Amino acid sequence: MIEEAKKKTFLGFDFSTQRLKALVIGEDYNVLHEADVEFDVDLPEFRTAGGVVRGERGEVTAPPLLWVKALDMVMDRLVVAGVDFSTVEALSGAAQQHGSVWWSKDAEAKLGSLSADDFVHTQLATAFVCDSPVWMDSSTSADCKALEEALGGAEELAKITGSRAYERFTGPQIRKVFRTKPRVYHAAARISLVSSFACSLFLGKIAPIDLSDGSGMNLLDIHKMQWDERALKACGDETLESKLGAPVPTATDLGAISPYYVQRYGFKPECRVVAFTGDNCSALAGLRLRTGWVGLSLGTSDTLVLGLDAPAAPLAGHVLVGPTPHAPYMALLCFANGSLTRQNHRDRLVGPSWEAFNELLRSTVRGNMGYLGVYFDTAEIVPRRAAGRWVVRADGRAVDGAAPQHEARALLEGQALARRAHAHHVGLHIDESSRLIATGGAAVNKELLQIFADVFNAPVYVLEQHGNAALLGAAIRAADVWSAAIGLKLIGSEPTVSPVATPYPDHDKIYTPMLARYRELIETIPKLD
Ligand code: XUL
Repeated sequence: MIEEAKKKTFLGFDFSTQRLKALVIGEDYNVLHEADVEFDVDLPEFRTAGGVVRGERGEVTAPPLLWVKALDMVMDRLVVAGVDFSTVEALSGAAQQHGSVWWSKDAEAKLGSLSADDFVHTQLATAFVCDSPVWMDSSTSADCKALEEALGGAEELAKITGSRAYERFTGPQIRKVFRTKPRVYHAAARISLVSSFACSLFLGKIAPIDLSDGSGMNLLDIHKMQWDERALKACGDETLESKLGAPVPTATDLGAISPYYVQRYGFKPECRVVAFTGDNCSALAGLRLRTGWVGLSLGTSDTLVLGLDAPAAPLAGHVLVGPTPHAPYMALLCFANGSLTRQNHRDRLVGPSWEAFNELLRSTVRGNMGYLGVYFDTAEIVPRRAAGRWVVRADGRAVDGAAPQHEARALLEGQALARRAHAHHVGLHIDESSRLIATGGAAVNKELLQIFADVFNAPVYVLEQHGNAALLGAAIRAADVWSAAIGLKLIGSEPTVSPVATPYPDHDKIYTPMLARYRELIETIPKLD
């Protein structure tokens, strides 16, 4: 009997803060299957709230065994969803950034000898020496200060690692463990990021950290693409380098899948495992961003990812090594005031209706007759500024009570101008090839997207395949790396989307002066250090 030609599929995972998601795509990159495990609901025995455990003084951790058990569950759910694992050519993953996983001395041997008769979590029960500090942890201010001082200041650290020191970054987190829990530090044979930890579960050995997620540690020299010795020394001892292992480019095929998955789930033995990376890095791949393109995730906070040709040294935001060959570097900017702030002011101005809010927007002109606003309901990260509300008229004079329609437009134009101004700081250059790809809840609001198109002077697209760009990006990276290795072009590899908003011809006349006014206004707002 002639065996029917099997379809090729690619598997992606997203180990995010609150859930583990998995997705299978075909050669056309369309989604075939999905499964998901919600930590609080499906694994209540770990007693997490929002996937984490909060301690005193800003400590936030998660038990790594929770993620392992979630993987066992999600694999079973994929089986129930009808996934034929023998068609999976390659897999990869995304994970929340910055979190660290501390492996015990015998963990790697355990990973390499998993019995297919049991779940992974029962076999790795003693593989971790402590709970994992995650990106929400803010308990390392003293360590950030010490790291910056050791390298000659915040600016110097940003020049080398792409970011000044941040509490959630892994270097300061490691330093805190080294300083306050030396026994844990010494008991750990290896330290992984959540992404490389998750990858290790599939690889059957400890996977290397990838350069893109590795850029979120304050330890990597993003120019030389290797650990910075001084930063390592400031955060640990002479064993830190070997605990971390050498980082690898994100688009790396790390080898074949562990026999555990072949025996237990029917994967083919040659299924490739491609390095896992951070969720924001993976989103860049999911949005198919090229140099000069902007990915805009409009969520509770707004996140902007940007493909760059060369690194910059921002004092606000982060520059990372790029996760795909299409963007050698990337910038990541997290704006604390995103959808929640938009929603607060919508409620205040018109009540809970976006339609009514958009009606207000339509009743004023683009440029808002000179009214310009900065609305920070919560302290802003980019730029680092105190909470407050500032609205000025065309002549620069502050106004107290502008009309609702002027406030509505001032809020959204102010946000779009901020995104553009700070993207420019980290190296965005707009030209005719530039485009914005929007995702997240607010990406359905055409009025908002039109404002972004005009302010950025670039057409706005929306990701149609899937709402979760990081998850989709994981499967796409698996497919891209696999197909590049064998020299095959897959039919889904070129995105086919059309713009939902394009800039009006007078965008420049209106928004270039407003951009200058935004920059002046932001200088008058109290800075945070
Ligand atoms: C990025 C960051 C978050 C996490 C969330 O710097 O801390 O976006 O990656 O998963």
